Amino acid sequence: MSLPIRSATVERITNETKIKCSLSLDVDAASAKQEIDVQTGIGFLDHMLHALAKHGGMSLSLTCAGDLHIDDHHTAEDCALALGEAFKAALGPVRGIRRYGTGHAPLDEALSRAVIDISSRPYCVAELGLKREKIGELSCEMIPHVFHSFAMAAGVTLHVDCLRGDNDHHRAESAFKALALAIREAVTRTGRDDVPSTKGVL
Ligand SMILES: [Mn+2]
Repeated sequence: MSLPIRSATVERITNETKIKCSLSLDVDAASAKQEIDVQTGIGFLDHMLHALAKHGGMSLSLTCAGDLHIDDHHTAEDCALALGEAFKAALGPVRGIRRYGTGHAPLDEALSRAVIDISSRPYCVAELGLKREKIGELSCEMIPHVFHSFAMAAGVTLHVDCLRGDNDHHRAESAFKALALAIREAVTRTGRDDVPSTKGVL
């Protein structure tokens, strides 16, 4: 018996951004093929979210029309919130999954570690040690904020650390790839229909 594909679509519309985000967690299933299309208007953010979906084993369609004439802040934040909302909706009740996930991803000289707990306890610590003002059109200060916004909306505890690396593009990309691997592990179905908590509820 094949389990249903876990997917969700959210639309998030404010005066600052208009976003549509469709996410599927189950492209590893034989019936589903991986499709990724990310168009936020910020090239480097597209690159990071594409990597997150690709290595997380997810299909992702995300389009954003944001107020980039002001700056990148609302667009980057709101895309991360929409992605988090879609993740939470796709997952549904936290049952029958591993819950915890850890990922390490290198990119040349850079190495990052991400640890996720799908806990319904939103919290984020992201220490990336980025030195540049921006990478492409994405402000470096927004990169930890993207992880934070995702964690708040998804209802997960997230720790992301870049452990080493000289190149900020590599440091950031390895962090997103580490998160991808952590997510992939945490959402893995265990084959049991239980709540992975001693409390009995998450
Ligand atoms: Mn790259």
